[in-house]
Amino acid sequence: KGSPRAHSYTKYNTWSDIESWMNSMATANSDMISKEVIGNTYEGRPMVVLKIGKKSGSTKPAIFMDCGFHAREWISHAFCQWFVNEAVTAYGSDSQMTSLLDQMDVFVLPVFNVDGYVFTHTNNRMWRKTRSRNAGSSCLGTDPNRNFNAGWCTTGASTNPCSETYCGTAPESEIESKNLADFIRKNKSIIKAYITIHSYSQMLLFPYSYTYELAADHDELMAVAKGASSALRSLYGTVYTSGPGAPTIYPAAGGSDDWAYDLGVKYSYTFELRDEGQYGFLLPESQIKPTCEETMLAVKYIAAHVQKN
Ligand code: ING
Ligand code: ZN
Repeated sequence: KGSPRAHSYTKYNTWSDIESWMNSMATANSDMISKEVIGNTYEGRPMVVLKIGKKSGSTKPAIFMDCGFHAREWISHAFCQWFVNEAVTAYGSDSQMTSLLDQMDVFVLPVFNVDGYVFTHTNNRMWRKTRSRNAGSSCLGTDPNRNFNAGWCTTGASTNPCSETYCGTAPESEIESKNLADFIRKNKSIIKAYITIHSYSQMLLFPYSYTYELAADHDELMAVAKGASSALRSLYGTVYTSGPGAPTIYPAAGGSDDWAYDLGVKYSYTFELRDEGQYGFLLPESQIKPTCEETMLAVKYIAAHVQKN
């Protein structure tokens, strides 16, 4: 039970370490975790989803969570690893986690933008985008959080391949975006919540970011976000701002949370983890544990709401 002895949840692990860890976790917890490759990245690395939950004869409703959309947001990758370990460890002792994983499955994609993450370890710690070639430009990569079919490239995104917010040539022009969107479309009838983990800013965002119009479920999404933020704050006093993306952080089209919401996944949230800019993307490893502990409370709060609705 648990994780391979060598794996550290309080360090920023390399892709190679995360890959071995996913294999060991699935093998060591075969009653709770199954592994699925949802496709390969541009450079040919696997996009691995871990399905966590008590195995059941019937189809269970599910929550989908991804980490590592943006390569440099390393605390995001760390959180998905923390979550998976906490889920299997707390199952059977924590009543909420036990009930959640008895009734629902949680799909976790620990690293979405694998090529970008590898590049932040080997070449440029501040890389954000994917690593795909762009026709007619020497600049590489598309912003995957501008590449979904939700007001695509209409605001807060760029048509310049050299920009950090390049939206790509079309919605899902990036293979990583297409693989994720295909998986969610395929499992649309069971996926009740979509959670995507970014950093930094300490915000809990929900649709919309591509428009200032309020989502049809605005009041409920806001109430759940506020509840989750106050659960998070209860541990170490970390203050989060809750709200729709456009007025709360900035208008930005093509995000995965807006796309999932318009597809019909009502509980669609983007986390912006610690901090508020002191360290920014370079959050010290000493903050991994407190950040993950407090974020668990928020994710569990959302999960509990989804479970009873
Ligand atoms: N922030 C997000 C970004 O992609 C966001 C904010 C959320 C935009 C949801 C669109 C939709 O810019 C970071 N830090 O990446
Ligand atoms: Zn991000």
